[in-house]
Amino acid sequence: ETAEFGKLWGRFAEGFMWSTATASYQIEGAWRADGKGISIWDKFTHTPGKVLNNDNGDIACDSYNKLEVDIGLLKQLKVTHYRMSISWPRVLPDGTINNINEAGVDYYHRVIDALLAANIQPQVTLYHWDLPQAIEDQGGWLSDIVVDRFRDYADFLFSRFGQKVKFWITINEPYIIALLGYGYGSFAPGISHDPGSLHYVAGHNVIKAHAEAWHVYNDKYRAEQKGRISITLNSDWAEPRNPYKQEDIDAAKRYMDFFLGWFANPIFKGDYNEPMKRIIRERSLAAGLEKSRLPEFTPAEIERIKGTHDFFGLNHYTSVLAFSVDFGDTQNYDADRGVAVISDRTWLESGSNWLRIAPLGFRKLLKYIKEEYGDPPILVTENGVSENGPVDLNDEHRSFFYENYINEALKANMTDGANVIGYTAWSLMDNLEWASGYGERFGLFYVNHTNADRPRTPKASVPFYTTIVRCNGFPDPADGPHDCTNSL
Ligand code: GBH
Repeated sequence: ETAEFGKLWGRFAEGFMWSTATASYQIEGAWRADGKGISIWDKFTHTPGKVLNNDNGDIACDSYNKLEVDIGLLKQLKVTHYRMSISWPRVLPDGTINNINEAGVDYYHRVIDALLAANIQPQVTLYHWDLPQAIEDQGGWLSDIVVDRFRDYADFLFSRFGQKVKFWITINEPYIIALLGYGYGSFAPGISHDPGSLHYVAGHNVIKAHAEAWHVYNDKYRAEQKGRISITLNSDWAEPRNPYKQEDIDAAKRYMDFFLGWFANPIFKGDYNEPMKRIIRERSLAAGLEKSRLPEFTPAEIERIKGTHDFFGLNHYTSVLAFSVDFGDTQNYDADRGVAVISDRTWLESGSNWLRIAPLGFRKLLKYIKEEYGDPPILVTENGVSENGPVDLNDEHRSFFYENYINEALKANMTDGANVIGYTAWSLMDNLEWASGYGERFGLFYVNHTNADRPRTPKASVPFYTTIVRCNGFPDPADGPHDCTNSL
């Protein structure tokens, strides 16, 4: 099997979805334009010290005012799909349907219409982290009020855009929302707490909100609109630091259970996984708490949440080497998981310290999802790499990354039988990399954020990715002449 290492020649199935992604707060700017409400990220970035260099999304890539330019970039890439998100406070400034901002609704109609006119299908995320501040003021993801508000918001979007949008993603990365927003506090709304239980509460409400949105679509819109809807989960792939040591093998499994499994289990299998339930309960009680810090779903809730997916949305970037660590009786997520990680020194670095290039982990993760979660159709909703420091448009590391990661996805598909239905490059253009500001650049297109016009310039990876898209993978050069040969 030559493809085990080196390159597998072959194409994805016909109809494979080739996409690239952005998120509203990271690109739109226009933070106060035309009646938009404030989001938790507006507040967070305006709080000194929260974001590197105190960067913010006030203008970002100014995509709110650059619709035609951005559509041109997508055409240049020849993608069949575009993954974008809608800013909840831009359409519902106070988070409720009592107050609709029609100017914001019009903006998204213009974006979606322009995509369709270019024969690019929108894949729309309802929530990519920019919660209306008005909802945060009522407890945000810590209060179950948000579940009703999110259901209403979703219902509103399906009613207004569902004739045009056939791919919906309810929520982007519940893991990050819960853990960074309400556990570590490094992302908006910046809440941390001791003993650490709030990230589990936030995650609990995110799961419920997702399920309600899925049911609204399923009950009220699916028959007529005929789209697909699911959630996007992010996960690293974990290998044991020492593959011959049982303790490390167990640590790698625990890493997966506490990362992907935290959210995939309730949605794809029903309820939290047993290791999380047992470990968090035992550690909570041992510390003298009255009950587990992990909330429980009622049997009715378990049934309502289970099966709320039409595909498995996956964001993946990197792999880690896991080993077991005893954190004593500290009551937080890391101590519950009892795992620390390092990276392999042979994995190339990127512009983000958390991201090392490890393509094989992508294949293993896709195979793991197939085996663990019932062989779902897998839509890769993000995958990509960054650089930082001086601008260099000759981004060979990105072409290297895409060639190798996409080829591992092809192996997962052709060799392992994982049902990969689409691939999405993060990101269309350099944008606000959340708490890391504009310093970490994930774009296929470079954006000069010091120029008032925010000009976009293609990096060398643009024609490279376009060739893969146009050729639907990597057709074998031996199968006759074609112009699918990419060189680094
Ligand atoms: C995705 O998150 C997001 O969906 C997307 O918006 C984002 O731009 C992209 O990835 C690239 O990061 O700075 O050490 O505290 C992926 C998960 C969450 C991983 C934040 C890095 C910061 C780690 N990312 N995390 S650190």
